[in-house]
Amino acid sequence: MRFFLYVIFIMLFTVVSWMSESIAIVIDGDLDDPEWEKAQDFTFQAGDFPVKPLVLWDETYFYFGCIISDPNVEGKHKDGIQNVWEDNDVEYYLETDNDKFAGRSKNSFQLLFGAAGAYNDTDGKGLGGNADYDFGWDSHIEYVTALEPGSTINDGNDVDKGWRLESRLPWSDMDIKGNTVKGKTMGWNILYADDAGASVSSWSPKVNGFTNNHEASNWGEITFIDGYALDVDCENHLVTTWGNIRLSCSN
Ligand SMILES: [Ca+2]
Ligand SMILES: [Ca+2]
Ligand SMILES: [Ca+2]
Ligand SMILES: [Ca+2]
Repeated sequence: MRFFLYVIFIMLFTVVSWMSESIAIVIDGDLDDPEWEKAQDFTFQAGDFPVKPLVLWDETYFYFGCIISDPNVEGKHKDGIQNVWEDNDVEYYLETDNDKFAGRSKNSFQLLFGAAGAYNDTDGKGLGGNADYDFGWDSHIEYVTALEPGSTINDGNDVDKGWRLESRLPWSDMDIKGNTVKGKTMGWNILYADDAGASVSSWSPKVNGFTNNHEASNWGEITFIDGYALDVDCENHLVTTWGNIRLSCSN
C-alpha cells in the first residue's frame, strides 16, 4: 500500500506559481535565490545518491533547477550543443498537450544538461517509438551548471559533493502562451544518466533507462497551479490525501 501511494505521489505532481508576475531568479548556477525555496521538489534516487530537481514557473518561463549529489562527477562536453548523454547528464521532458503519445509528438520537448557545461534539446516527429526525437528543435534555454565547492570533474580519486544546474526555458519555445499555463497538466519526466549512460535513473518508475525514455506514455504528470502545493513531510512522504494539501516543510 505504501509503495502504491508512493507511485501515485510521484506520477502526479503539482507546481505552484507564487506570483503572477515574473519571478526574480538570476540564472547564475547558484540556487540561493529566495524563490527557489518555494520550488516544488522532485527528488529521486540515482543509485546511491539523490537527484533533487526543483521546478517553478511564471507566465514567461519554465524554471528548472537541480542539485545532483553525484560522488564522481564526469563529463567532457564543455559548451554548446553536444552529445551530453555521454557525460553525467540530467534531462527533463515535457509533453505540453499531455496526450501520453507512445513516442515523441511535436508537442513534446527534451532538455539535456551535461556536468561539464554543454547541453542539447529535442522535440519529436510524431512517428512513435523510442527513436522518435528530433534535434532540429532549438530552444532559447538559459542555463548555468556548476560543480559543488570542493568537487573535481573527471577525477575519481576523491568523493565529490556533486554538481548543480539552474535554467529557464521560455514557454514560447514550446508554442505555449504564458497566460494559458495556469491549471494546465503536462506529461513530465526527469532522468539522470551516469557512467556514460550505463546507469540511467528516472523520476517516473515506468521509464527504464534509455530503452523507453522517448515514449511519453511512460512519463508522469505535472500540473501548474497557483495557490497551493503538495503537503509533504521533510522526508518527501505524502502525509495527506491528494487534493488537500499545503507545502509544510519550509514553514
Ligand atoms: Ca541563481
Ligand atoms: Ca557520476
Ligand atoms: Ca536541438
Ligand atoms: Ca571527482
